[in-house]
Parts: sequence; structure tokens; C-alpha cells
Amino acid sequence: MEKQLEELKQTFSEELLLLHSPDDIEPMRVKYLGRKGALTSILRLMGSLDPKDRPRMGSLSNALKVYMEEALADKLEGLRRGSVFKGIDVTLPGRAPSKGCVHIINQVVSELEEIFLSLGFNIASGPEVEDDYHNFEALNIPEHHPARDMQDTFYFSNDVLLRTHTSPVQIRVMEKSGLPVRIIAPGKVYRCDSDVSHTPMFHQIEGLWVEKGITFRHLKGVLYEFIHTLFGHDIPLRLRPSFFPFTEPSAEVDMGCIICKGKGCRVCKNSGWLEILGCGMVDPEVYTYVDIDPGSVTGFAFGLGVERVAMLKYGIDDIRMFFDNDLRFLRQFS
Ligand code: 2U9
Repeated sequence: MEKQLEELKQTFSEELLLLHSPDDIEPMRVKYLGRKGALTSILRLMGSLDPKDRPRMGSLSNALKVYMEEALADKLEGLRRGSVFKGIDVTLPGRAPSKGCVHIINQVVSELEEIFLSLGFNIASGPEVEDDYHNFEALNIPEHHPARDMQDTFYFSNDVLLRTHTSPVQIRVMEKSGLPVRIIAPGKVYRCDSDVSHTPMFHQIEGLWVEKGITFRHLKGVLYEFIHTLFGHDIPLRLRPSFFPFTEPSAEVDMGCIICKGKGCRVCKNSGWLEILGCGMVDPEVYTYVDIDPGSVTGFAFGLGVERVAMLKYGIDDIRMFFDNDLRFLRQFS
């Protein structure tokens, strides 16, 4: 009898799902719960059971009766609202789809691109998996230079690696398109490093302007205009001598600390200045790798970390926040 009750529950439930009109409910109730209904017929067999089994069977059949009555009542209510479709109650409150937004880093990349486009630069891109030649050798970074260290670079093999900067894009453009070149190369770069100001992947924008007659004054004019557009025209800027293997002379541009207005604070390490980008005149040696006569042209190049710009712009003190995918953080920039 227990098996019969189970089978009855199963057929009842399947049949209930197929009802489409409130008018179907009463015939179904009669079919299962009426005087000659399926459950009533099983209950009639109760008398023939062993007396010790009767209390358990009584309670099981009573539970099934309650189940059927409630299921019929629920179904009737749903059908009256005209909203039950094959067992799915579409009137249940839905999950509101949350509106997405562009990741803050991509927003900043777009903002920087816009500035350089307005200054006459074009946007170039290239592979993230690079060869040693384009990532290092053609940039005047010789074999035993510390930048090639396994600890900084993700290598797939001796020759294949994840680019550590977007400079190989500029090498590829010079190899392919010839001169003049006036491009920025935005994109992801990879270095084996992780702390509050370093992540194994981050974004760079590098730029290159090579053309007859380009001087350090062009470098200064373009980069100062870029930083002033980004952070405001009142911000003080300075050029500080530096070194990169691919530029000579090289420099870094500092801007007055936007947090303490130059008075000295934790962010600027009490110097009143924040380093914002690196730059320099392209080292003549680099031209020889791309078959350009070093005597015929000059050019300048620069590079900046997009996360660093975003951290300064929005007062974020841990770079890892950008990649933790915590929606409470990311939604602030929607
Ligand atoms: C070619 C020739 C020269 C690109 C340059 C920098 C200076 C620089 C850093 C900024 C912060 C990297 O993200 S960062 O750590 N970059 O300071 N990059 S000049 O010079 C080039 C590029 C391509 C053919």
C-alpha cells in the first residue's frame, strides 16, 4: 500500500503540471479525492491491512490527502492569476539583472587615449606573447641586463615570454610601417611581482614620436600638455634625469603631489612630488635594429603605468583592489 501511495503522488504531481485552466481543478480533485477517487479507493483497502500497519498507513495517506488539497489550491490560485506556465510561476519576484559598467582601468585607458588622439597620436597594438628580440634585444637591453631576469619576466621558453612592457609594439610598427611614427601603445604587460603597488599583470601606455626634427622640447610640450589635461593646468611639473636602456637622455616627469598640494605627505613620501611617467629621446642604437638610419631622424618615447595614474586620480592606496573583482569597489566607478 505504501508503494501505491507513492505512485499515486507521482502521477498526481505530473498531471497537475499539465493543467492550464482553473476549470481543470475540480475534475482533478474529484478524480483523486472524490468519493470514488483514486486516493479514496486506496483508503478503502485500509480495513484489509494487518492492524499493526494501519496507524502508519493512515498517517501516510492523510499526509498525501493534505498534500493534494494544498497543491490543488496553490495551482488554482496560480491559474486564476493566469500566470503559471508548465509549473513555473512567473509572478514570483525576479532577480533584477545588475547593470554592468566599464572597468575603472579601461575607463582610464580610454581617457588617456582620448588625450593622445587629440595631440595627433594614433593607437597601435601588438601581441602579449612576445619573443626575446622584440621585448629586449631590439630595445637595446643586452643579454645579461637585469631586466631580463627570470624573477621579473614570465618565460614560456628561452625565446618566448609575456611582454614586460608595450615597447615591442613600437618596434613592430617601426619595422612594418616606416617613418614618421606617432603612436601610443596601450595594453596589458606582465611582470613577476606582487605587493601594494605591483601586480603580475598591469596596464601601460607607451608612446613614440619619431620624425625628422623632433627634439626634447617636443617631448616636454607633449607630455606637459598631457599631464595638465589629465590633472589640471595648475599642477606643477618637473623633469628629473633618469636612465632607461632604450632612451638617451632619459628623464622622469614628476607632478606636485595632488594629495598634500606639495606640502609633503605619506603618498609622496614627504617629497611633495609624485613620479608620473618615464621618457627620453630614443637611443640611436634602437634605430639600427629596425633598419632606420640613426643619423636621419630623432624621436622621443615615454611610458606610464595606467594603474598608477588611476590610483593617484582616485586616491586608491592598494593596486590589488583593481583586480580583486569586489563589486562594492568596482561599482563606485560606474
Ligand atoms: C621604443 C623606444 C623607446 C618607452 C619608455 C619609459 C620611458 C618608462 C615606465 C613607466 C612606468 C614603465 O609602467 S612603468 O613601470 N616606462 O619609464 N618607457 S621611455 O621607450 C621606448 C619604447 C619603444 C622603440
